[in-house]
Amino acid sequence: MSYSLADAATSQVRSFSGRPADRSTLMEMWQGLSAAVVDRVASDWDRTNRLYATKRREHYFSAEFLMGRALLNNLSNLGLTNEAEKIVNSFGQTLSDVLEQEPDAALGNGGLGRLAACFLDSCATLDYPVNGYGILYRYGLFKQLFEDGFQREQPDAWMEEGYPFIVRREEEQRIIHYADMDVRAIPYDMPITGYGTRNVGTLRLWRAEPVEEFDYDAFNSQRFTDAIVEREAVADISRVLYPNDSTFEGKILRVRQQYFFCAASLHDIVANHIAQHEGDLTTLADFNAIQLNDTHPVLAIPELMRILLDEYGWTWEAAWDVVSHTFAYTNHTVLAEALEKWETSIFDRLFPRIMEIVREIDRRFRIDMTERAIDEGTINYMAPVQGNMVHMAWIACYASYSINGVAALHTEIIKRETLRQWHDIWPERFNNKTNGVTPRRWLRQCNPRLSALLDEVTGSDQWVTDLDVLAQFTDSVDESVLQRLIDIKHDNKVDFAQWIKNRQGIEVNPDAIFDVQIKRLHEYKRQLMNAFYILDLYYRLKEDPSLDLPPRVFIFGAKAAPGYVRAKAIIKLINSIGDLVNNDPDIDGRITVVFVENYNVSPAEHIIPAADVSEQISTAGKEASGTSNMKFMMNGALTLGTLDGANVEILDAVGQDNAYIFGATEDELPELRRTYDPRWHYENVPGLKRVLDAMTDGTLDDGGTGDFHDLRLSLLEGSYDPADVYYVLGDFDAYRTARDQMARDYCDRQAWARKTWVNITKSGRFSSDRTIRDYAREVWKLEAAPIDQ
Ligand code: CJB
Repeated sequence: MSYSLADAATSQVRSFSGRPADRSTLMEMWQGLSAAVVDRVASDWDRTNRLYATKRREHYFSAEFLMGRALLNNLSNLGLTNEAEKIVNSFGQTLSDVLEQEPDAALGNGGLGRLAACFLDSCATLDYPVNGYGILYRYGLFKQLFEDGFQREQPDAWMEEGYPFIVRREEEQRIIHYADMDVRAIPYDMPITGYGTRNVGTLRLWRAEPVEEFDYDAFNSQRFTDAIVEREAVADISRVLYPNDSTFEGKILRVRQQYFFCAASLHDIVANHIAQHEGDLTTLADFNAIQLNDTHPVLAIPELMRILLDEYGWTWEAAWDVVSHTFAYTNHTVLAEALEKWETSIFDRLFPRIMEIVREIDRRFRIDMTERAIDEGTINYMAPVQGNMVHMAWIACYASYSINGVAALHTEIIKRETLRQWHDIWPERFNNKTNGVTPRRWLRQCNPRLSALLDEVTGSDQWVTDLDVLAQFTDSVDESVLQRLIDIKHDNKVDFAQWIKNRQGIEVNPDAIFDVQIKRLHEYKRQLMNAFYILDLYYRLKEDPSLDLPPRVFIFGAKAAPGYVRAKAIIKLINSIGDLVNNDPDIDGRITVVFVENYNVSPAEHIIPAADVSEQISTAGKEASGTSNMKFMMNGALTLGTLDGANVEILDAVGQDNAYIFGATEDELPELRRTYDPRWHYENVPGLKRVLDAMTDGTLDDGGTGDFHDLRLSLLEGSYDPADVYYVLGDFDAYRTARDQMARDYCDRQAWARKTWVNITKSGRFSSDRTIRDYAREVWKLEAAPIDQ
């Protein structure tokens, strides 16, 4: 490196601000420093790209990448944090203020999108030739505001002020054809640095632009508005991320988006392969694997068929042979409402040739199944085209050489139920890949105090890239380390208290138990059950103020899909409970409810290091994995959870004494549901009636919407669904018992610290490095390719 980060940053800041660096704004400092970081990695990035082009590689296709902030992550990976701090200080600013300028790149909804981001981090760190392909949404996930406790949405124009971490590659643009328009796909590349390596991976995000320069003839004629409308219709394609999580919404623009990024990415892959392998596409699957992150990118399957059939004149059999050795599919949910099914008329209208190919896949599928002596009912159920609907998951299962779930229990459920028919025929395609999270962002970077302690206890920073090493230290620490853990958690809580005070004006007590549920708002995740516990606790304290209970801070963070009425009602309910509890002088700060507004990746980085308790309380069988549970564990919070998703494996890793598990299990639920009477629980479980009645007797105010009434009714009577589908009242008693016990146990601070230490040191198998190694070895068949041998 011929010049220092200080020199690069100084000149970048000057060019962004047009004045000396010591007169720049915080935002200009962020811009300049970020540009200097990109400058710093540019040569290695180019070397990595050139090396990977020659290797067997994997392409991670995902409609969502929830990247969060980039600057600190890159500084931390490159070991430049201290240097950056000094540079910024020399201009009279602090690094933490500068970092807070950065918008979150929120190009995802929740777990699925964040998983993709953690995977890119691990692939870069482990030198795997992997790149991400997605969409450069102009508007990321909406910003959430609370107005009288109701969620309101605002657009998130996240890169309007410029974003130095992406580079436009005009020269690598592709043209995408739809029946009604042609579109330019322009790639924007984001460098993905790893920890302790010079390799730099790539996330390529496509942006839609008009093919023609502005049509001035039309502009100057009566076709003025047509010309504008056409251009806008093209730009619409990459304009906005759909804000639904785990729910399918059959919007035409959405399927356009899906085709857009699949087609552009495949053109890229095919062109690169041709350039590298003397035009021989027969080896495409030998050098390329494509992981489909859920069904959103499944149109890549018929599109690759189209390319081989129409652009290269292959036979169907030859094309199918390559296609069916290229794709691997990850399923992320068993919820029926999430299954993507598109009307054939939409496909016909947007891309008739793709529809024709899907029909041919369907025709051949039916023949194939008949030859396997599969009965007609089953064939009709499994067929890619049923009546006027195209089933994306069924196409994925038929064409993919690998199908995986995201936690052990989830994979068992898809084998047994969701995808049973496919598993019966192709059991060898099925495999489990338990999710993981990157210990760089979720420990090294967000929790510097704990990170320093781990360096000290283990004697090096090796744990950052090999989290399993921590397990050697589970039993070997003395009381002084446990005391340090207690102090660190306390200091992190003080930081959180300061942060939330600045952000929302709420005071919290850092000596309280911090009990946290952060995730999308969904009925199956049961934030409602959590809220009921708080309200019940409130009444218990009112009834008997002498109750000897440690102070508690209950923290929520959650966005509801804008059209998900019940989820929005639950947000309002939690905020109303917060108003009641936080302002009651009798309670006097013994319980505080904090609903973190606009929850996102960067708020999570402030919340997780301060947490004592991690709420993972979904109805058993419904949460495919969960990943916040893993982040909490790494940061020394204990899981309070049902036997669901990755909780099962967390329990296995830490043992019964170090997690709090309660409630009906997945295999018990069908039987329990048969005789389930939520009204009985309402009448008989102590406390429940009082809590449910508070929803409608005027104690809690829903602003006259009737939302709380509907919510209560959904539990007691049901409407279009049976009553209490998610078994909130059924599990309430067990939940309360476990949660009360947890609060009592917390009071033995040393014993609690020991439990947190077990959680931290046993979190190795929840590092996304482990997950990615498993994918690389078992699914992608990849070798690491370091640029520096
Ligand atoms: N998930 O975030 C989403 N969106 C969906 O549409 C479907 C599933 C989540 O994916 C995560 C990553 O695999 C899982 O941990 C989580 O359980 C699941 O709900």
